[in-house]
Amino acid sequence: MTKITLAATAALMALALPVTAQEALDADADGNVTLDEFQVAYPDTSTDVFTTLDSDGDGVLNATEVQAAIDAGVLPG
Ligand SMILES: [Ca+2]
Ligand SMILES: [Ca+2]
Repeated sequence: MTKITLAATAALMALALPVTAQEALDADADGNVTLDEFQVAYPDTSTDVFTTLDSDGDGVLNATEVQAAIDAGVLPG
C-alpha cells in the first residue's frame, strides 16, 4: 500500500513539474547547457552572447545561468 501510494505521488509530482528552460535546452540532460545545445534552440546566438551568459566561465550554462538569462530578458521564460 505504501509503495503504491509513493509511486502514485511520484507520478503526480512528475506530471506537475513544468519543463524548465534548462531542461528544454539540456539535450543530454547532464545538467549543463553547452554552446552546441544552446544553438539548437537559438541558432543565431553568437559565441560572445553565450560567453556573456556563462557568468562563472566554465564553458557551459548551469540552471542558475540559464535562469539569469531569462530574468535578464535574453531568453524567453
Ligand atoms: Ca547538456
Ligand atoms: Ca557556467
